Order: sequence, then structure tokens, then C-alpha cells
Amino acid sequence: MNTRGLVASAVGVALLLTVVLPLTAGAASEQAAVGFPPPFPSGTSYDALIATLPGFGLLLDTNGDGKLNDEYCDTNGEANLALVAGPYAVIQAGELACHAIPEPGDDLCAAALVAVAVPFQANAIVITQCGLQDGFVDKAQVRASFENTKHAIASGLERNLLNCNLVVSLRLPQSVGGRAEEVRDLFAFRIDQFENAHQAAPAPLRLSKAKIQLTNGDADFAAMKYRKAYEHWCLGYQYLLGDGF
Ligand SMILES: [Ca+2]
Repeated sequence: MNTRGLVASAVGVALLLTVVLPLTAGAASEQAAVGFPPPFPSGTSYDALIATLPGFGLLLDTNGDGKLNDEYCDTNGEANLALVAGPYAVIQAGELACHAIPEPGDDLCAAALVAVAVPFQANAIVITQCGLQDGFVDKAQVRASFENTKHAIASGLERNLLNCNLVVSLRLPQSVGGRAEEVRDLFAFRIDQFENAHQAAPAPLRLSKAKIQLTNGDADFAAMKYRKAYEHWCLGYQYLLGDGF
């Protein structure tokens, strides 16, 4: 393909970007407001960063929640951006080749290619915008997955504490592959939460009893009396259950 054909082809691909591409509906997902919500990006700088993407049809409210910060760039649109990136690279190479032409032909050559390259440079900016947007959404989703996984694990531990289930792995220390420290730290964390909730009032007797069980459990755990330690923590958790919240 000669230079004229290449440029014509590249410009044709660029014009495709002006076409708003149809979007496909996402798979059905849980929409209830449960768990840790993804911390999607926000702020005036962020708004400025993505401001042009909706106009290109690259960032649309596909889930209908009225927000764009939770959306990935349209994949078809991104594919077209990538298609244009190839010819742009060729044009950039052509600019370098212009330097091999004696003056004043080199400047004329470079000027002609720069003029052609302008829309492609804009395209490169859009690629960067979409890359950042997709990265922001990925990061928010990963954070939410991490937090919700911790919530699910904590809930599972609490269900065992609720019934004082003597699950062996929950009694053994982490040094041998057990989860006793997780149980202990979760129980201690719940005590702290209860104390914070009682800041405006004296700590109730049941909370004090729970803290005693934490101390006793810690002592037994240090003495490698793992079953007794778990039983203390479990009993302490029972005191929290009856705290009247
Ligand atoms: Ca949305």
C-alpha cells in the first residue's frame, strides 16, 4: 500500500470513531445494596478526565443507575481505537523517515504528516482516558471483592462462634495451619466495636464479662490450651450477643 493509500485507510478508520456503536446488555447481577460497595472514582479532576468519553459513545450508563464512574469503556469502541493506533504508529515512523529527505523537502514532508496525524493524536488521548477509566473501575471492583471476602469470612467465623462449634481448625494456631488467631482477633474487634457504640454510656456488665473471657482465652492460648482458649472466646462472644443491641 502506498503512502496515499495508507493515509486514506487510516482516516477511514478514524471516521468510524464518530459512529456511536450499539451496546450489549451486561449479564444479570446482584443489584441489592449489600456488602462493601466498590469505591468508584470521583472528583472534579476525574470528571474532567472522562468528560469527552460519553460524546464518543465510549462511556455510557449501561446499568441505568445514572452514573458513569462505574462503567467500563465500550469494548467495541476501544477496539476501534486500537485499530487506529496501528496506522498512527506508521505515520509516526513516516515522520522519522522525513528527516532523511534533504531540505526543504524534509520540512514539507514532516508538515504534511503532522497535519494527518492530528486526529490520531487525539485518538491516542482517548485511548489513555479509556485505559485509566477501565483501570479505575477494575481497582474499585477488586477493592470491593477484597472487603466483601473479609466480610464473608468474618460472618462464617461468627456463625461458628454463635453455636460454639468446636471446629478443629478454628482452635488450632496459625503456626500449624489453624485459624485460632483469626477467631481471637475477630472477637477482640467486636468487643472494640461494642465499646465504641457505648462511648456515651458506661460499659455494660456483659461487655466487661466478654473482655474477661478474651483475657482468659489469651492466657490459655499462650499456654497452648487451644480448646479452652476457644471456649473462652466463644463464651465471651455469647456475652456480646446478649448485649441488648
Ligand atoms: Ca452506571
